[in-house]
Amino acid sequence: MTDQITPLASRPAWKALQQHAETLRPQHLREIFQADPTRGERFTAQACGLFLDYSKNRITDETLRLLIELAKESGLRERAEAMFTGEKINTTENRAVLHVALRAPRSESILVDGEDVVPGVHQVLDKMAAFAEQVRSGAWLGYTGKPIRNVINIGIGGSDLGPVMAYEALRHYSQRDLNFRFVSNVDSTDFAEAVHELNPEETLFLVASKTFTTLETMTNAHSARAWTLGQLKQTEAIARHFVAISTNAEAVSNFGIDTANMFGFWDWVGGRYSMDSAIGLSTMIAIGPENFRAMLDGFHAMDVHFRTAPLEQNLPVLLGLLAVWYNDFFNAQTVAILPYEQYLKRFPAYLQQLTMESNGKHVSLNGTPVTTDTGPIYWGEPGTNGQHSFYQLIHQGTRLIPCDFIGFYKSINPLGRHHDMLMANVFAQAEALAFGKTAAEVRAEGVAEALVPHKVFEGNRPSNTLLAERLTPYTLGTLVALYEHSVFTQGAIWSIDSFDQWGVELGKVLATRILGEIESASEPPLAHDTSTSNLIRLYRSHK
Ligand code: G6Q
Repeated sequence: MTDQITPLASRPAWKALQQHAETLRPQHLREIFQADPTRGERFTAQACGLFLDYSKNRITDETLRLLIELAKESGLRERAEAMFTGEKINTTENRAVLHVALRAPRSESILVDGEDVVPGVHQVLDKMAAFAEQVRSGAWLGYTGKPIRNVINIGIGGSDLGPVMAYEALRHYSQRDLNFRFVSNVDSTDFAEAVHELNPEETLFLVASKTFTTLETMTNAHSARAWTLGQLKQTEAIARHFVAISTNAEAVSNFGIDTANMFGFWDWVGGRYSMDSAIGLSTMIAIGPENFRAMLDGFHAMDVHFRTAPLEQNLPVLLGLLAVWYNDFFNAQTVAILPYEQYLKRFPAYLQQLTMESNGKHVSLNGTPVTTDTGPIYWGEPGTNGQHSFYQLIHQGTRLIPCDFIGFYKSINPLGRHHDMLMANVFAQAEALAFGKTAAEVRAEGVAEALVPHKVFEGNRPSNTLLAERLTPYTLGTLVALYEHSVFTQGAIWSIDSFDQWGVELGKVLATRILGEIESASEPPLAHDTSTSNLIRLYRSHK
């Protein structure tokens, strides 16, 4: 598959898009809207309970046609089929990419190396459900016979960001007499604060690590072990207070966790694509197995949509193509994710890993340098807070920042006029960004001439608006899968491997070496550059 890549610049649609972008760049969204009175209704799509308005983008029917053409020329469909059917599309790690199997119904079968992986997925889900019910009901007792009141997930990266995001997003559905905390950073403050004022007798640690070798997670897990044994003394207590989520049974057992209390997953689940695997155990304990299954149903509905809906109406494909459009033809370097839903406060952070670890790549699948920019920077904050902070730059700064607004028709916590105000802000921001305010309009308000330039809003700043009924476990599943497949779409256009992450390796190796130098009893010979060596010496002299 990698041998057949046509370089982007040689794809006819790419060339056509380059020319087309020249004609479109000078056009303002005001004109584009004036020229097409039906645009606001036409440039919309819906699926799985999500409504997407993408009309406020700097595109025309022709842009869309060419972008879809590009998707076809890039083999998007074929590549998606290869993913869904278990081909090893993560070529640099020789792995299948099957997060879609994590939410496949029992009746489906997906083969990897001739073996159907779906029964195994459901076996683990059933085991998680049984365990989650025990913890939730108070039947799972700590070593001294007390029920569990605190659940602490120890993990980092993909073994943390998804669980934290999902817990925060679905907190409304969570069992409120259980406390959930998440420890990820090797900074001891993270652990110290997580266990602050907790009683080890009532605390359960979920050690979430695919490899069970990750420095941060293992360090925190050992500190958690020591904290627990500090009070409970007996090593047999570990079995009641620690469970593992991992693919590495041997390391789990070496740590002292009974492998009967281990929840497995597989090498075809990438860390940042794993929140719906056993890595989501904290989510399941929080919201219960039924809600967790509803979340999986949401994921699956979006998988089916992505796989089968025509490209023109395909939500993830549209979002992905628009990201490519601005990234490569408008030199936009970032995408802002702006959820107008407080429960989604960790969603931008979650998406940062999903998008940037996946598509921050400098070579294409066959190892040749990419010829265009790849993965944009994703960032954001929940509305309306961002409006009182960084929106200034989006409205009047010199950079083009495409925005994704996410809102809901109904609030989970209705209170007076709050929700109407919140949603009025979503629509107002998208409107202001697109259409702005001209100098003539500012003058007409009687503004002093000297201030006019300062009060002009150029507009022509693109955004998508995503709306759904209410944030539920199902909706969250659809939203996450939407972005997963948008990332996939972008990666397919750029012909990169969206599923490896070699870029995180170098720092890890250097840190191991430097740790030895920092901890060495005698002055170590330092063969780094002069800056690094000097910093290490300085730290050694102060620590
Ligand atoms: C995600 C990455 C990375 C990974 C963490 C944790 O796609 O692979 O963020 O999730 O490094 O790894 P472990 O789960 O193996 O501890």
